[in-house]
Amino acid sequence: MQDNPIDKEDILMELAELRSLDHDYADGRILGSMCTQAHPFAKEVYCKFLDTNLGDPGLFQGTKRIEEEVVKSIGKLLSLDKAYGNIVTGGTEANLMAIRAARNHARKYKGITDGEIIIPDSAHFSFKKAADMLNLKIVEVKLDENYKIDVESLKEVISDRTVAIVAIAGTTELGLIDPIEEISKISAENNIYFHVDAAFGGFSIPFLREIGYDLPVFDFSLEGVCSITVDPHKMGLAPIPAGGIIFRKEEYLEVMAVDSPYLTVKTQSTIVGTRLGASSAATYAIMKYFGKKGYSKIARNLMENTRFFAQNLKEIGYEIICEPELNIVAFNHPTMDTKVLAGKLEKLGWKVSVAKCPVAIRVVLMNHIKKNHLKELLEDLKDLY
Ligand code: 0PR
Repeated sequence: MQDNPIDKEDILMELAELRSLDHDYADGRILGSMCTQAHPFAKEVYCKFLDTNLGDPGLFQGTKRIEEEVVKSIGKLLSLDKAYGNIVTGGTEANLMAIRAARNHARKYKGITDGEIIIPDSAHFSFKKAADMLNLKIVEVKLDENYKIDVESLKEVISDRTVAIVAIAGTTELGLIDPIEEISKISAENNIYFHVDAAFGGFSIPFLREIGYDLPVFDFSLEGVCSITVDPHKMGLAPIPAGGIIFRKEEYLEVMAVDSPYLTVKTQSTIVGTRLGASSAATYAIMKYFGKKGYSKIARNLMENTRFFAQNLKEIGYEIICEPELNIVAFNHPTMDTKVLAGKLEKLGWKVSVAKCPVAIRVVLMNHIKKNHLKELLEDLKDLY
């Protein structure tokens, strides 16, 4: 740090210069992001809550109530009348809380001290972080030919050390929904904690179902589901950071509680201590602002873009990995190596993301990718064919 103060104007100029090095969602060239421009109204509300701290909720009782309301309404969206949980920094923290709850629950009620979690090959890497931090072993369950959890293989890997089973509603790479109803039954039968990672799909599947899309049930209406991750900062159009963790029962928060003697509340279950209330407030505002109808319209629009893109890709000779269930399309050229194709697209200014399982170019059709951008991309792909 320099000795003397610097003028605001100069600081702002310097920051603007650095900011200009960032890619801009508005260009429609960012193809692999699950985040997008947050809605201006959500940003406006966010700024009004920059001094709030939900780490000491007795001091911010109004903001705490906002967080509770958001958790309640996300819970309702997921068929849960009385929801428990928090608005956290993102899917990673939400998944970490779920796995911590499962581990502590199994330790307390089953005496498991060397636990394992069963996750699919398609799981987000946040579960690897969670397992590492919580000292759990990862057991990977195979996917079937449709890239979803193979239920028979799942049954085989369950053991008396299993503390949680994880399934995904909207996989990171392909946007697919695992057979959650079947897995819920298996979890309930075996009395094992079942976590659904709907970080991506949670803010679209319920709305798409409501307007008639044929998508499977993935929520708390299934008795085995113990917790769900749903991220407002992905399909919810809330500003980063906003993840959501919703628990079916309060006891899952209780098994994680540690004493916080000098605070206004005497225990704390979240991982983060001092934590901003702005994410809850912005999520509250944007959910009210859109309502179910608003979110349905967005989800439908994105699905229409997805269909348009997938259809056109096929017409110009590219191979799609699977029919999209949500707004992600993964594809390959029939002969060109995927990395080579990705490199060529990068040279043309596209910010490409390559899936690993299976290897493919993946496009997440978020709100910032408009029809005209897709047409430009298809033109470039046609030229490269
Ligand atoms: N669960 C699922 C299913 C996810 O897809 C992700 C993130 C997470 C959990 C973790 O969420 P947080 O990143 O909020 O902690 N999925 C994307 C990924 O990491 C997120 C992303 C966002 C990637 C923007 C790129 C990007 O530009 O792949």
